[in-house]
Amino acid sequence: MPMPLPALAKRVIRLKTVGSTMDVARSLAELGWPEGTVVVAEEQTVGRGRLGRPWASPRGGLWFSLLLRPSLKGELLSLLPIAVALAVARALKALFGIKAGLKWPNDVLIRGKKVCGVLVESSSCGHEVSYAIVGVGINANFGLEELPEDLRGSATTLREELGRDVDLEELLMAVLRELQELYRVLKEGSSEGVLREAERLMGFPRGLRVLVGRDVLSGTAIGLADDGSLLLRLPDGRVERVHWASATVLADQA
Ligand code: BT5
Repeated sequence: MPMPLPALAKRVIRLKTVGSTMDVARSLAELGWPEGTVVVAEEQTVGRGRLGRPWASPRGGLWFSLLLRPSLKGELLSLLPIAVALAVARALKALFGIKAGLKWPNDVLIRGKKVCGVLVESSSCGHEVSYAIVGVGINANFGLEELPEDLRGSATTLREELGRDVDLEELLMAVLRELQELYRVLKEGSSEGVLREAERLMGFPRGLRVLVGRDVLSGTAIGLADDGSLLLRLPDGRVERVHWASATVLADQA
């Protein structure tokens, strides 16, 4: 019997080529489309990452955005990127037996190479978050030669890892199913287990160099704070809380 569709896949819009699924999802959000609206594209011409960085999105990948309308408190929103990355790691394990790792704050890695990136954008009205758009990009059915040359050393794809192509629809539904469960747990306010599981997959403690604004901080990542911030122990013993919104891990010294 086929698995029932996850409730987070209430309406799935399938497109061939778009600029970015984030923009389509945002337009639908502004028009009042419900939580669980998913926009999937075969290819993106201007896929984006965090802080205005480009995201390469050739045909064969799984590129989608999911609209959430949580009566979100700020803390829940700040945990979303980690929960989404965790959902992808769980789905890769469940479907393909892949043991993926996480790189704070929002990357999913296989053998240390980036197979997936997560982007969360939100719109607020006063203190209320009116909606959040979760963007997920998974390098699936294409080879490294489809990516820009400078990314080939740091990225991987499921085809490279498995030596075969995967069913993108099955992958999409598996990620949404895992995310639905994690989202439920977060909404209940019980983020503890999610944070500890993410920490395990991030392989803490490990030495990191993190760019925060214009400053570079070097230290040992020792864990995640309640809001998903990185707890970085500096050489002088102080523990710095680094919020993910403005931070990028430069180098992993583990
Ligand atoms: C991310 O940003 O990793 C978030 C990526 C989110 C992409 C999805 S696809 C569906 C939805 N629509 C969008 O337009 N975006 C979302 P960040 O942590 O800033 O990482 C970006 C960096 O990853 C770039 O600067 C490159 O170094 C690298 N990169 C770009 N494309 C890549 C790819 N396909 N695979 C691996 N690394 C990539």
